Amino acid sequence: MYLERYDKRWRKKPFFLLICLLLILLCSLIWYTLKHKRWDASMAFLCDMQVGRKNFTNTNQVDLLRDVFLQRMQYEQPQTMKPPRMDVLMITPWFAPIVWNGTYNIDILNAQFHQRNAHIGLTVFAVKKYTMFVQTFIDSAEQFFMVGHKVTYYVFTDRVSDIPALTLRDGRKLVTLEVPSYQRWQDVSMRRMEMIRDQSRQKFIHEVDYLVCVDVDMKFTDDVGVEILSDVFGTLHPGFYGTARQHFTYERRPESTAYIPSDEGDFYYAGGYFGGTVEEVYKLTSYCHDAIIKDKENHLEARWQDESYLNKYFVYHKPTKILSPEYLWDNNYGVPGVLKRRRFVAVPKNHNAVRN
Ligand code: 4GW
Ligand code: MN
Repeated sequence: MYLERYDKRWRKKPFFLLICLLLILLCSLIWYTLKHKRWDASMAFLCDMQVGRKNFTNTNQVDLLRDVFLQRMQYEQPQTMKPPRMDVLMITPWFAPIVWNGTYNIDILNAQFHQRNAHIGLTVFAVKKYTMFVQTFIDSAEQFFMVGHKVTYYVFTDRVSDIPALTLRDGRKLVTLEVPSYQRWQDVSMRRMEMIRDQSRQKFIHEVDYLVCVDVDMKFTDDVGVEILSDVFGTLHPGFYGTARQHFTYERRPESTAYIPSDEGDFYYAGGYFGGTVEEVYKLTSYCHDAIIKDKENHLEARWQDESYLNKYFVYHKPTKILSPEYLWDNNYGVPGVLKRRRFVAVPKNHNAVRN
């Protein structure tokens, strides 16, 4: 009797194993699709390589394309004969948009970036006394920065224990990265390029799609959303958006790697606000750091440190989007009429207190 029952159970075992195998297969399939959902571009790239190797499998790269589409939406029709802003430049001669209030529809952009499940990294440096700016910076970012999207704050600091524990909204987290503190403030500022380059390679590329790299002595005072995102973007410096190129404070010594002749350059970009895809930010920071080191070897340092090297990069690698000074303002410049919103403003600092 016992033996018979034992026998029956044995006969069911292959069937049970098969179910298990199928379940495992299903789980890996789901995991794979979720994990690779946002990497459309790299999928196409992988495919490219297959095609390059004569495509032994039967897949064609067009078979891997994913349909990203919008739902029905109701909004005001764009007017071909009526530009939304007449008072500012909305597009560069290389067809990069310049982002001003009133020129974009955030609902369309949000729908597109949600479809792509975009994850945004916000990098900030708080070295030495600048840790005092972190709380206000993060609190204001929670209120205004990329609300509704996935965000990781990367705080680079030499004083890890000074970074306050903060409660963040859903889908958002804060990562502290310990870094050395340089004695000269010029090096604190310039070495940001090297550290962003290194972390882009080691960490950011695995964790986020876009990076936004900004100064910490700032606070968000109005919305900053996915309208700023593009392959590589820079921001118009609040002090120079109306200035003629020969008066830009570019590095003017031909010996420096940051040298820009007086008859070149489109805009004066701020050192405290740039970004793009991790890949593009890697290329930008890598270029700037190499240029900084080359100058250092020749006992040179550009006039406005990292900002000068960034401006040199953008002369010959045109940004694909440019942010208006709405995105980086200092109230010391007053509030001109073109500025409909002030989204990210400098926190007044007592120079003696924070810099000594
Ligand atoms: C002069 O003594 C200093 S200290 C100039 C910059 C300093 C500094 C800058 C610092 O001690 N610690 C630090 O973390 N930083 C980072 O570099 C911080 O993220 C800051 O926002 C960024 C650029 O420096 P900054 O904001 O003082 O530059 P400005 O005045 O041009 O916005
Ligand atoms: Mn600053």
